[in-house]
Amino acid sequence: MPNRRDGEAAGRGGRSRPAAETVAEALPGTGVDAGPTRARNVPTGLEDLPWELPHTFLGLDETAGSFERAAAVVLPVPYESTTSWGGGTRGGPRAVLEASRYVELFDEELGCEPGVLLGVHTLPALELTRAGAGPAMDELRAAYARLAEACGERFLVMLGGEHSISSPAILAQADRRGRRLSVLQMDAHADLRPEYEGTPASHASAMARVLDRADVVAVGLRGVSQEEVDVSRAHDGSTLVWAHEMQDGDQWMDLALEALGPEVYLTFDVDYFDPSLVPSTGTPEPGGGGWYDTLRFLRRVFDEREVVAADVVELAPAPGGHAADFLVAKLVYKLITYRLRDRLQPNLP
Ligand SMILES: [Mn+2]
Repeated sequence: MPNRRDGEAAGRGGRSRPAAETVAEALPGTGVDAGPTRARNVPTGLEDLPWELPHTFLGLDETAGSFERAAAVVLPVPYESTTSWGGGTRGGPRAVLEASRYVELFDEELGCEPGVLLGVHTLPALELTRAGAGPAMDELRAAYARLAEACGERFLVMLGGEHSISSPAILAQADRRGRRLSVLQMDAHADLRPEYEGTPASHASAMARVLDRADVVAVGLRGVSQEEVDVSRAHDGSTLVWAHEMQDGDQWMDLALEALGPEVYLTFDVDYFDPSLVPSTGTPEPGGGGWYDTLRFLRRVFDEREVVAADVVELAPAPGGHAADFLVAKLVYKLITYRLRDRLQPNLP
């Protein structure tokens, strides 16, 4: 495991390195305001003590991760109430943040450290009401709308938590834009049940609740009910891309992209991945996506469409499952870099 302090000692810039120097050096003339140079929120004169990395996304400090300069914002929503089988998604956001502190800042596709250059701000977790799934979803929709407004042009990535949190976010984004959005849903499941176990606010109904306001392109499907197929057939705006169709060539990528409109909300249920990669999820299904084919597809989506916001949900961290936590942390970093890579152009070779 890399030790950041070794990097710092060698003068190569660990992640506690003040962002001001880095940004000024790497992005001259881009108008990026790196903010104050104080590295850590500790008593003056004690900044050089061997403090641990902050428990934020990528372990970025108050400078590199300040809201003012950040191009991306991470919102933890550790909500869980309707999980159908294995639970534990409540611990997802924390596990992703912890694992992200060990993700290398250097991105080999971009040849730089986008996290430091762009700035990623980590919000405190939202703690939703326990008065029931309906009230919690209403509360999230209202909170998300205000957050999205406050974020402005910043790329907002929500970390779950169970999949039900996606629909309030999608509806808030549709409200905000005043027009029909496309949703790209990476998932083993369609989540198109009109209701599940007595509640329309269930994770199993997450996409059914947005079909009136958004077209939904679901990719990676392999655990779907007859009822959901019927719902999909009844809606022009529903596209299903089955996992077995993704095994031969990349034609599925063209199909999915063609079905997506210009503005896309990305919701990524980590059970999309094959359970050999991410076993730590509530409802694992064999035969899911791999790492590089998924990144290749996502990169095209971000290049060819405007991704307005994203969420990554349904990680249920398990003992010994830190490889899955790490994969999800790295996925979140990739989403941020793909979304904002244009802003790094002056820095690219
Ligand atoms: Mn799922």
